[in-house]
Amino acid sequence: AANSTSASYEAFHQALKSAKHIATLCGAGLSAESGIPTFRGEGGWWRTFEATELATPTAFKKNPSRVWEFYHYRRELVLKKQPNKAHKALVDFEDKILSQTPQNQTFTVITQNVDGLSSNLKNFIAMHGSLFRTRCTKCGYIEENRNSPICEGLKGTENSNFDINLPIEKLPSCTKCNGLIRPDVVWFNETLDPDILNKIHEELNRCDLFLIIGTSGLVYPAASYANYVKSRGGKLAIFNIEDTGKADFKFIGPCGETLPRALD
Ligand code: BJW
Repeated sequence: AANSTSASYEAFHQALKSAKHIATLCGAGLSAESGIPTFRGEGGWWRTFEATELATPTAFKKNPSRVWEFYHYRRELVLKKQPNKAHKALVDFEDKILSQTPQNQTFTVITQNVDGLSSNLKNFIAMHGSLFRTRCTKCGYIEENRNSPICEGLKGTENSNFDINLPIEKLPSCTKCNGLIRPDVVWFNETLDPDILNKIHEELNRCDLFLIIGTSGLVYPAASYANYVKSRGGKLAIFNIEDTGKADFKFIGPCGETLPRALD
């Protein structure tokens, strides 16, 4: 694309060298090239529902079976997918930063993604939780859960029509108290974990180069981070297939192509 010339890569390489505290904000676009659908735009629908309509506490209260069908479908899909070139570029860059002597730069990946495809990084913050963690709605118990299927009732529903309407007893249940469990993700109108928010704020308060990768920038609080870093004098770099806003560096194109080159 016109604004991703070799000159802009060169200028970005200079900015990477002189930055002290580099951070990223990643979104669904980072995993798009692994074959995982994004939330908005083309493919951002789950059959007849907008994905974001199902990621709410109200939807879960009203129809836990439908919401579990959605999350079961996504868990099964993600279990078959691999990190792509953009995920790998982040890991390679982290390795590079960590192998420097003296260690005079930091690199932190903040991601909104719940797919775990960045979990081989050493320093990352998954601000919206994980598809592979569950939380009990009754006793609050949280645990890792990569079972496939997560329960018998949901087995084979990945390709069925929506609305299988399972009764609560057939939905995933707590290993401690048998209560109804839910995915340990952050839905709309829910607050983020305060410890995670603190960590993010610490990071944003020192960040001098912020990479915004594959996110539409529509969902708060993440949507406010770029302006915050900018207001403190930090530089912004956008990696997206669309032009999503103002930045010092813009790499328009699939991040599986732009990110490895930019971080090389
Ligand atoms: C590529 C690519 C390729 C494609 N290469 N790029 C202030 C103002 C107004 C509203 C609010 C506000 N503060 C809070 C709110 C309410 C709400 C909110 O933000 N609403 C907005 C819609 C306006 N926020 C909340 O409720 C948050 N809670 C909160 O703030 O609590 C306090 C509070 C509560 C109530 C009122 C006020 C304060 C919680 C938000 C939680 C979001 N949860 C979800 C679901 C997570 C679980 C799950 O996955 O199921 O998180 S929603 C969904 O959106 C998911 C994502 O992480 C998130 C962001 O989406 P993302 O990643 O940007 O994906 P897309 O699809 O939008 O974009 C993909 C991008 O990739 C596009 O740009 C493509 O072009 C690009 N792309 N292929 C590069 N190959």
